[in-house]
Amino acid sequence: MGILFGKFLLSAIIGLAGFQVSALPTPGDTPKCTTPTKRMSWHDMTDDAKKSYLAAEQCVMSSPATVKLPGAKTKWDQLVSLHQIHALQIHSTGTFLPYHRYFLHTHEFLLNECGYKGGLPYWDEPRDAGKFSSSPVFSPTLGFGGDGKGAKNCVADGPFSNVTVNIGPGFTTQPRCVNRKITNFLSSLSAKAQVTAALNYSTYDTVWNGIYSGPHLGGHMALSMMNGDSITSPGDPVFFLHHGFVDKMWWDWQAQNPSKRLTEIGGPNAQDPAIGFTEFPGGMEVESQMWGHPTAEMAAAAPDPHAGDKGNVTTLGHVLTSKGIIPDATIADIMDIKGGYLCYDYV
Ligand SMILES: *[C@@H]1O[C@H](CO)[C@@H](O)[C@H](O)[C@H]1NC(C)=O
Ligand SMILES: *[C@@H]1O[C@H](CO)[C@@H](O)[C@H](O)[C@H]1NC(C)=O
Ligand SMILES: *[C@@H]1O[C@H](CO)[C@@H](O)[C@H](O)[C@H]1NC(C)=O
Ligand SMILES: [Cu+2]
Repeated sequence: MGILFGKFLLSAIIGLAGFQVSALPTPGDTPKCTTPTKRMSWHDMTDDAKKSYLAAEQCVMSSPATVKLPGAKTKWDQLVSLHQIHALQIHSTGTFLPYHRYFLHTHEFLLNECGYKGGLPYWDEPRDAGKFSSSPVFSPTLGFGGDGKGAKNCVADGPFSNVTVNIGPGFTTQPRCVNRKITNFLSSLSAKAQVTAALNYSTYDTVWNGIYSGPHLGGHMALSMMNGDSITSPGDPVFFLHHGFVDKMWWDWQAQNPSKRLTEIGGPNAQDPAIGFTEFPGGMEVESQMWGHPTAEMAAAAPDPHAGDKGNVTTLGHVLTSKGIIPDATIADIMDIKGGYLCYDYV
């Protein structure tokens, strides 16, 4: 009796399990995005939302690293290291926009682990163009602290005044403060007219550089110091607000013609050594005088920039990796911010 009953239960469970398995999505299906999270400009967030975001950032910065990346001691260092090992693949290239979109998603995962529930903020920079230093982004109480002070331009107020970042500058690994030197006249490169001009291209192959060389570089230059370090700029948490805006520019362009632009990709998938970063003259060898060369450990950790592509041009199959912080994805996965793999919208 007991045995029979047990057998019946067992077959019922197996039957049920079989049913459930066949009801699961088959590989290749993506989940539907029904309620996208809202990404708002810092200006428009409630005080409570700002506080909970800043607290989650502090938590990421004080949490020990979980993934082995060169020099990374904290989860924050992991993000900076990830950017460092990718630096020569994801700037001045067609992978610039997709990799940074995936990078924001990786950051969001770490914030969620630290209890943050809202959408990622971005910085609607045209509102502060020409006067970055008076932006609410730099509030000492409800923002990221203000301009740097002292010989090293360390941020001296706000929640990140005592943070130690262990990665950088450039391809070095030296503990340092978050530093900034805001130049208001350079922040006029983020004006609405500059954004319109940056998006005034009809192909992906041209618009990525419009965004990259336009308001993207402008924002980095206006903040300077850590944010001006092409290799380890994510050390300053304002990086993620700035890149939220960069991602929004790409999305605004995609949304103008979704039937074409949700699948349109291109551009080189790694820097040409003869050119290096397009914004600096001289090519990689000359540029290495600014930030050194990747160490052997960094070079070994750097992914194959051609992974998923059949040559040196970026394709939808291109593999995006966070080295295990979140699973790898492809560019096809992240093209649509409401496609299922991603599920957010800019408001
Ligand atoms: C940073 O350290 C100083 C000196 O120890 C302290 O007064 C200040 O409250 C600290 N700030 C933060 C945000 O922890
Ligand atoms: C956009 O590009 C077109 C063609 O290249 C040019 O004629 C037009 O003036 C540009 N508009 C803006 C706002 O930059
Ligand atoms: C890409 O590959 C082609 C063919 O091998 C080559 O002619 C071209 O110079 C390469 N471009 C870059 C940017 O490396
Ligand atoms: Cu970058």
